[in-house]
Amino acid sequence: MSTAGKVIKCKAAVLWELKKPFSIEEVEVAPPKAYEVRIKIVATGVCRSDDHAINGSLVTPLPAIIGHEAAGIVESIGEGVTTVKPGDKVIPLFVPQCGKCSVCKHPEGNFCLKNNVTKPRGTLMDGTSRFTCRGKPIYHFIGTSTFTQYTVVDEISVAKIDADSPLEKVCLIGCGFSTGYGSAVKVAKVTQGSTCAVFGLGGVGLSVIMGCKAAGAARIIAVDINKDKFVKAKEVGATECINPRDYEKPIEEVLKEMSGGGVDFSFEVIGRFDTMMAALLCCQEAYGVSVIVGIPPSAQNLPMNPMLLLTGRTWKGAIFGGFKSKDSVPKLVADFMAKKFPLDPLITHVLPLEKINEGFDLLRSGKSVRTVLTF
Ligand code: PAD
Ligand code: ZN
Ligand code: ZN
Repeated sequence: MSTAGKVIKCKAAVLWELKKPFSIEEVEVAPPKAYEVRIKIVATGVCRSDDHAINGSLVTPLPAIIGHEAAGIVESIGEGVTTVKPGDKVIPLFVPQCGKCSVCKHPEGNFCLKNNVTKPRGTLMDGTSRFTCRGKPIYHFIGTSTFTQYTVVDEISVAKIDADSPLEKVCLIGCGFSTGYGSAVKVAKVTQGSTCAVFGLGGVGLSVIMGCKAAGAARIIAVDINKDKFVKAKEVGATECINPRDYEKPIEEVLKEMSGGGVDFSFEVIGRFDTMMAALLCCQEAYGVSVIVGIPPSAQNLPMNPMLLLTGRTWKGAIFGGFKSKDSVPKLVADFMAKKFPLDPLITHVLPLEKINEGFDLLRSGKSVRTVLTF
């Protein structure tokens, strides 16, 4: 029996309060309104940005259904939807692509003005929620909300992908992989034969390494305080791995010495001010490019000496690897299907949605790269 047009009752992990575990609840998911899409989620990754929402460093209204790195199948569509239809395999997009704003029209910009990331409203574009639990409205999260069997997103926040794609893998293209890979190939524009330094070897950092490798970097120096991350880093392309705790001097000095004066490209993929500075300082002062990928603590400033840039360095950052989401996600999935890059090395754990709290414990203890939750 078709569920289209009806409220769906299903299981979801609800975050009622900051810094508390999720509780698995029965929620009601209203049908999609005009220009909205209801999706049956098949797999969703556990990303550090979700943890930032749990601990409050990414401020979003609660109670909410969070999660943003997923893949699923369209269950039904609202009036006026033309880019996806029921049965299509899709990836929700936490950075939308409206196609109409000045950013979408710019050849390089990807942070669509319709985004809900910097100041999450906790609703769909019409300002309301489609989720209810125990009679209370539940907020959405950055236009995606994927820790649920069914979600509703705006049409500008969903991309149709290859019908043959394995959803339990390509879900990572919804965030971690694309963010890291794009930061190297699209944002930094890593060059052939260059030397790169990557700070932080989680799912996103490892994807940066894959991007540096694909761009032809000669040396990729991986930096992490957890040496257990080094095996994976080497597997995906790091040429050297270093632990800042093994050195007396600051890590930027170590990297400058290793690279004969500074690396060509550096990436901060942790979300800390000290490592953002170290990444900036370790890149060559006249031509080095440093990219911020990690999400910094909210509402705080990082003091810096402008001389560091006056000498010629470039300091930049991007959300979602600089990719225009609706255009790029189907292409990235096609590239994965054509075996241009692997996703398996990033997936260390697969758990049912009910074990979501365990998935976050694995992330916090540094034991996982990516946990994929299944339904
Ligand atoms: P993760 O927690 O899996 O990986 C972070 C890694 O950093 C871990 O391996 C840590 O051991 C390591 N680390 C922690 N502190 C230090 C330190 N002082 N020095 C060196 N290494 C350290 O996270 P992730 O890979 O899921 O995400 C990384 C960051 O990227 C995080 O801040 C996340 O919020 C952000 C992110 N940004 C975007 C974007 O669009 N810009 C998208 C997705 C994730
Ligand atoms: Zn736009
Ligand atoms: Zn993410």
